[in-house]
Amino acid sequence: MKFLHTSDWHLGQQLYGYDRTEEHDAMLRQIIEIVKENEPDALLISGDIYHSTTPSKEVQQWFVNALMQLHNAYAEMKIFVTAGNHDSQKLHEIFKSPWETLNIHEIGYIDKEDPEKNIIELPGKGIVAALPYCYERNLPDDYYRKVVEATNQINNSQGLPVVVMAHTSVRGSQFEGHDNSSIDNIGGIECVGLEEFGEGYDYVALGHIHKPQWVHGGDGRVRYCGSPVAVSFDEKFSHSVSLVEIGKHGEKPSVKVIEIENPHPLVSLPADGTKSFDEAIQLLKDFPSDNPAYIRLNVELTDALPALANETASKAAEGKQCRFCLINAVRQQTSDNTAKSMTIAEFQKATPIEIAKRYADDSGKVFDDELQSLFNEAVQALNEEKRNN
Ligand SMILES: [Mn+2]
Repeated sequence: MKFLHTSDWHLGQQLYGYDRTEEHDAMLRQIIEIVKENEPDALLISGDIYHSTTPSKEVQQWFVNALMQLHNAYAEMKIFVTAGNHDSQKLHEIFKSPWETLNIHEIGYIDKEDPEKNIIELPGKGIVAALPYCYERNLPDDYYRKVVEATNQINNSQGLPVVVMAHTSVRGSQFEGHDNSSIDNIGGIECVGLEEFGEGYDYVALGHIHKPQWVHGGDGRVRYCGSPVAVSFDEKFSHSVSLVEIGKHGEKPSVKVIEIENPHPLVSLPADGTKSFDEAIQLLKDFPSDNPAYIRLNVELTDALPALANETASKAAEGKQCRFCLINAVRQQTSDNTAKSMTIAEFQKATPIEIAKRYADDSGKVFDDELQSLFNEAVQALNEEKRNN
């Protein structure tokens, strides 16, 4: 079985107010070429199709046209689309039936009662369990293991490769580029251990984490393909899709990573670390005028940013093709940084509990363990409420 593994397209994302359709057009053209050249049995898009649960009509139409073009590029190819945590699950179920007549499987929900409902066989080629994102607390006990068991029952003695699509955080993954992440929660999803997938799969096609990688401990069978187009400036790695081939059940997959080029790369000035405001402005002035990159300035602050800092930066970018986005102000660490003001970037990066602790410190209150767990409970309840709406 040969398939193309991709995820996290985040269609409809505006990057600091800039429309990204041109970049997604370029991505689609490249993926269509890859499909024509390699004629894979399947194309797996493992969640986060859209950037928001309410994509505009234009963005939805873009995706419908994209699916048609991908189908026409190689009509024998089955296309699997699953919903991610950024997607509306319902939205990915509406046109399920007509899409199926075109070999396209759009899947918004997991079937909690019957794991087999999420399993689709490619006769003589392989078996795909297409699992969209499911809020951790609503996921049935032992769900992933049960699905893998069900695939093996279907497989019986056929010896077909078993592929599981999932949109989740797997413990031990590198989460560079995802803010507010820890070993237990990456990008807002609680981590699952690899052991929860049980045994008997040949490849787990993951979505959610934007950095392409093999998951540690997965024996070269569990992979995040990463986002094909950078979603944030912190994704300082190359972006790609993964072309996977598996001979038969039990055989090791072979993977070819195919880079996707973005006509508007995301560039930080300086690329690593920070510079003073004046030095960063100079880097922007020296930036090649014909490079249509998005620009972020990484500025180290000892005091406040100068007045009209953004205007100064926009002016430095005038007459150039680049798109100035923001000044990422990082405050120099001092020994006494309580009761100091935070920059907006620092505020945005901080977790709710960090802000609460800071508030307690500044106002001379004791934020003890009991208060912390109460606070965490309140945040969790709020998050749950948000998801249910
Ligand atoms: Mn994503």
